[in-house]
Amino acid sequence: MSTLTSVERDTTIFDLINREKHRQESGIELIASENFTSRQVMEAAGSVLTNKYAEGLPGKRYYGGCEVVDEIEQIAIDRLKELFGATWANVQPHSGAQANTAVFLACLNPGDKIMGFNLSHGGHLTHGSPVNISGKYFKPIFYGVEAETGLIDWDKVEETAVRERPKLLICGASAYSRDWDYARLRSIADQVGALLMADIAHPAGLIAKGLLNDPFDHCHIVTTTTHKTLRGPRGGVIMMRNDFENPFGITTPKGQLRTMSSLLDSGVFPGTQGGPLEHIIAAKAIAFGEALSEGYYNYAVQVKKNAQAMAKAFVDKGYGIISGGTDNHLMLIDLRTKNGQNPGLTGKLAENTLIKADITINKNMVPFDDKSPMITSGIRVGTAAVTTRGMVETDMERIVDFIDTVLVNHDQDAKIAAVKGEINNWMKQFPLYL
Ligand code: DSN
Repeated sequence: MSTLTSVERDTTIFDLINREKHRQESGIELIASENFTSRQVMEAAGSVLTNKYAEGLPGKRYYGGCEVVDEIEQIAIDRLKELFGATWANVQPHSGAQANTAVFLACLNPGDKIMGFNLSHGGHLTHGSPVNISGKYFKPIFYGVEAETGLIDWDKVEETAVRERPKLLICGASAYSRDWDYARLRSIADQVGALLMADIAHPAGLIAKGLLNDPFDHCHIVTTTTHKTLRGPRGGVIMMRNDFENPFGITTPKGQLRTMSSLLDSGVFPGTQGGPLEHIIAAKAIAFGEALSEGYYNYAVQVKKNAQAMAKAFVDKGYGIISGGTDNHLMLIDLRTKNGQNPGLTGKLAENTLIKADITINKNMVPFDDKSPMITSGIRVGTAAVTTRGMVETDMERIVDFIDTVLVNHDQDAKIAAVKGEINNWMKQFPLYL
């Protein structure tokens, strides 16, 4: 008999998992980078595939017994390519940060210059922040938004790129609510001889369904996470629509220039990762299959409509939204616009108060913030998760009403408790996992 039969159930951990399930089901989830996966995605993520080592790629592994995981990984690759119209994909990165690091390893030498969107204006940690490997091993320079408009000025991006001549130009953000001009960015990259990488982690699902500009024709390399709007398991991927010979003169043992795809594959394994997580790759394959469906298209359309309805509801209540609105699934709210009514309201206070009412958001710096990242003047909210629960535009208005009531009454526990009660009851109308 297997020694596993005598393993005792770990009730400590399963009780905590049940508590977390209850937390997710009874509250309003507005963290822009979160979503809820389907049951089948979670089932694959918790499957026997976690037992398998499979270093290498389908058909070219360093371990025996990979016939089944080869098929699974190939399906994940094929579905992902179909979803984004890519011709090459690597589905092994354990996260978006890993995907980006693999790209850097493939395209850069230590000390090379990279140019990304400023973290404090809505960019991402892995695009050159000094506390991340991208800022420690490479030389980062940044572009940002304009103080008056909250928008990126492409002419200024060009000026900076021409002056600094980065080797890699990175576009993409974690808190920018507007679309990107990929064609313009490619012309800038070409002008300075840079490669252009798009990190579409946040809006990937909307891009896949044609609801935002398509980066693939313009960007040499595209990375994304799989768990935000894309609604898959936590993880990352790297893609290209057009493969090309690497411009760095790196050759095969036979003296041929290596393709960019082969450098990127090596950047993932053995460059920055060991064995791929085949259970997560199976879950990714399922999520990509789901995202290819018409039902997912309708979902993505609703995510965008809900974001627009939510932005309008915030503006109607006097909250300032950076750039004035949203094109995607998220928005960044500058709480200082409410300070007349609510002096001292910071992102930290808002986050800590809203959680008492079971509304989950994250504090976020706004561009040119006068407060630290641990305090902040803003909050970031997104509609991917609440849309998965089946909410529509009118529900967004109700959510903003709740948020406003809690923030206006942030020192009144009884009022906040009453809102929490209402929310917990309301959320029963949007069951997640029956
Ligand atoms: N930290 C994630 C986010 O919340 O946007 C991105 O990696």
